[in-house]
Amino acid sequence: MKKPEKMKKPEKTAAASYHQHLSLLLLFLYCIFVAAEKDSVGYGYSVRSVAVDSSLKSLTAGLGLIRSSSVYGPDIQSLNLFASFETKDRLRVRITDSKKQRWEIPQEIIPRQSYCTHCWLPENRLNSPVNHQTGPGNHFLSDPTSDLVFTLHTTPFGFSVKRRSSGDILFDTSPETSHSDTFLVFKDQYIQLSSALPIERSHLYGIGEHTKKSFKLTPNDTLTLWNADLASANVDVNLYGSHPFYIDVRSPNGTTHGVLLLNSNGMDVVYTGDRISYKVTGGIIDLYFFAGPSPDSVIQQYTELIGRPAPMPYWSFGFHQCRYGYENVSDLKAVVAGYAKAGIPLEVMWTDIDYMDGYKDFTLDPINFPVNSMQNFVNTLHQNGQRYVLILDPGISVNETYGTFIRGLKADIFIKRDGVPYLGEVWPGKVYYPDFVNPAAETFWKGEIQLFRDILPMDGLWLDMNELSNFITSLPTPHSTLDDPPYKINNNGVRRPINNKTVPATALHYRNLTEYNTHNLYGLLEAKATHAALINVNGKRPFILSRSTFVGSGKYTAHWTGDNAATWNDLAYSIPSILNFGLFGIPMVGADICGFSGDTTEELCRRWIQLGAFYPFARDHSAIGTIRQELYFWDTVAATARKVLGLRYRLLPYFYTLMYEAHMKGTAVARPMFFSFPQDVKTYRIDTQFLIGKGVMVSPVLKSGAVSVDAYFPSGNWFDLFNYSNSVSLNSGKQITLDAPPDHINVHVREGNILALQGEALTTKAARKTPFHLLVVVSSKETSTGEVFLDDGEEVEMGKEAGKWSFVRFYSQMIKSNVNIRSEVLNGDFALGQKWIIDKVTFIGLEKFKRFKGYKLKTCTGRNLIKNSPVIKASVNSNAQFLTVEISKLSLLIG
Ligand code: MIG
Repeated sequence: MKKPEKMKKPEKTAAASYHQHLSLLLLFLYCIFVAAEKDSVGYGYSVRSVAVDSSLKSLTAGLGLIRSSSVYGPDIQSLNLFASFETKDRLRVRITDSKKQRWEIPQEIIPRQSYCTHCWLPENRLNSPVNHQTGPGNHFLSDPTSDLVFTLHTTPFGFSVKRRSSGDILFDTSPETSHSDTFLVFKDQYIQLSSALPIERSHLYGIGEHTKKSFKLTPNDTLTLWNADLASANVDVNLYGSHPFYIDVRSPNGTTHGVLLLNSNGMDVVYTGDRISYKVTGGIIDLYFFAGPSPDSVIQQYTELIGRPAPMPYWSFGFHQCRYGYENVSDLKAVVAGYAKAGIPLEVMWTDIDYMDGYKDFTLDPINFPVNSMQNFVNTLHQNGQRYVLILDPGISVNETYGTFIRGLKADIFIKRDGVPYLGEVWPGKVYYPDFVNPAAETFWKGEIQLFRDILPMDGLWLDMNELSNFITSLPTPHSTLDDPPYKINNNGVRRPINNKTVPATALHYRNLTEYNTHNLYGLLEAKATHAALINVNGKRPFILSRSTFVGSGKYTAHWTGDNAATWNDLAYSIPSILNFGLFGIPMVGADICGFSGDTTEELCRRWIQLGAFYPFARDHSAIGTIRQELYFWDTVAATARKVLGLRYRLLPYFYTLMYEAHMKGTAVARPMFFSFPQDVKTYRIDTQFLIGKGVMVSPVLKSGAVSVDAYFPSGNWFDLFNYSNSVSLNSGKQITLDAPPDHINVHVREGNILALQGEALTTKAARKTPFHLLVVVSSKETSTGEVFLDDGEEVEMGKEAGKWSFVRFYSQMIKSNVNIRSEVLNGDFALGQKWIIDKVTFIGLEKFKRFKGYKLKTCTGRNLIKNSPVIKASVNSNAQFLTVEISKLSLLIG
């Protein structure tokens, strides 16, 4: 309200108008007051004290509740905020009860680097020699080395995060007085925090796991996070995993930051375009801001905190075949033989729950999958350089004659409710669930895996149903606010009770942790235990595929997108799903090729293997009762499979090197287009195409009947990897229509890249014995680069122990009419020991000169294995814009 003396009008008029205004205003306030009383979930907080400790790069503030509200339980009166620069690229903002320790994800479950252990007690901070500041106004926390600036607004409380270099406000929780949803609310079981976003310039990606029609988040969407066994064929509902992380790409220049809310409780994330609001059912506010500024660097910074992706064994990049409903060992053998006969690569054969005896983990069906035949089957696979992976479900059958059950009971490792193991129901009937929070459960699990591996030497494990999935919904404990919390998240898209078909929230884990708080962590914990077990019993790099995931799961496991359906929509939606897991630090991801539920068709399966051949994880999988969809089932699918998997296998060193990069830096294998072209705003909406690494672009057909594809090409020269003389050359990005006949998928490589390829083969083992071929995509604008990481492919550690790996980087430049290529080798000994050679170098993208006479080899130095004279062949395709020059019969040692 303005004071009357400040008005410029004469006294008398002013007084009159003041009274008039005042009564109107009172009426107005009264209306708001009534409305607010009815609807408001909170009135926010104000800042009571602030302390900035510049040497520790941190700020502590005490917040006091402005006024209580009645919805969702009592408000917490005083809060503590702690903001700190944990690294120059990472700002943490933590808000919690100042008096009482609340649930938060323990360090043992997700180890965080430079975690502040005492910061929940404001006293600790206030006792240290700090520069006290109180009173109204803003308080800043900035670190000269960081591009992020934190600002605290005092009355009402709010904070913002700004990018120093551009002044861009990245996150701003200052409440809008007219909008109760924008206030900070902090209750025992309801926390609300909301940030404004510049709607025109902010492009959000992430917050999973959901099947979405588009990769870029669309406004007016509620994204619920509560792990649930719901088929991924359902769009827009909470699925198997929870990842409260997003990246925000700001147009026009593509500057990107990331935001993580590290919280395991069920939540709704409401995105309206102009705001993002978190409505969380417990825990604390623990926000991390990652400065970027490139999309790629955000993921590097994110995985630096949550853990880098686990290295995957080389063989896991081969093609996998699975089905729910394989009938017996002969069925399995016939599938393996079918692939061999059709000449289609098959690396890994899988068995689903069919192999078990009564669906009990660690048992074999004595009739259809008897021990001896299964052993023979797996041994034969191994002799042929192939692998075997099997499924495990967490539920342990309650059965007094079942060894695993007896040992589990004895070790006392099951989740409990009301003092006894909680009784759920899954495939085997009644089950108890191991409590992976309990270290003893890890020991138990390891023991069971060990015992079973002694019988059947599996190469990897597939973890299903770990949301946790339960076929029954137990009755809630009467009056329990855990089983029936005041705020209902949008579970299953219809605000279904959180206990629906899972372990009830009142169930207890080790140290009395509640299922309510730890529910979303189950898949992570199971993967962690399984990872440790496999290293222990196998001594090799583990391969684990988990359906349920959480922040940090990438450290242990690969992921598939669950139960999609054999439809064209599901084919298309697989791209956003896969790209999301790249953001979440789980780069080894794929969708069930040809579709899981429902009958696929020849055409759909053909298009699906064309796309699936370029998923980081490539597995054909189908549901019981559907028609068979092994790739040899139809001739046209088989033919296209040979072609596209042929290219995948040639690209294996590229995929594997991307895995190495992912493990070292966190970067994704399959990436959105804007990762390489953040300044091209047209790439922000693209989710029908994607990149592998920085320079290979996949543009699949996603529609029935289509024989062409509309694809967006960012500027530059692009070359078809199946036929180098098909090229697209652009000064600026453009939508192009490409031919896509039934047997073809468009895969292009951009200028500036060097790909180290190997030969096609039916197994990765055989492919690794073929010589290398360097494909150099020459550029007149930039140095072309490429790299290759080489190790034995299944060493537990990747790239750690000297002598066990080599890394080679290639550079190529075009200077006038000369083209050169050179390599830099790190730890060459390993590759030299393997005698890997480069037998061919192909330069593509050379400009055609008017009086072109050919190229000649000027010098070639390096260690030649055999003295051959290299053969140079220049081919000029008359209708092509570029030349291709091939040097063959080389035998240069790559090391
Ligand atoms: O209740 O094991 O997502 O891949 O084939 C279904 C049978 C259990 C769900 C998995 C699917 C698997 C199926 N499983």
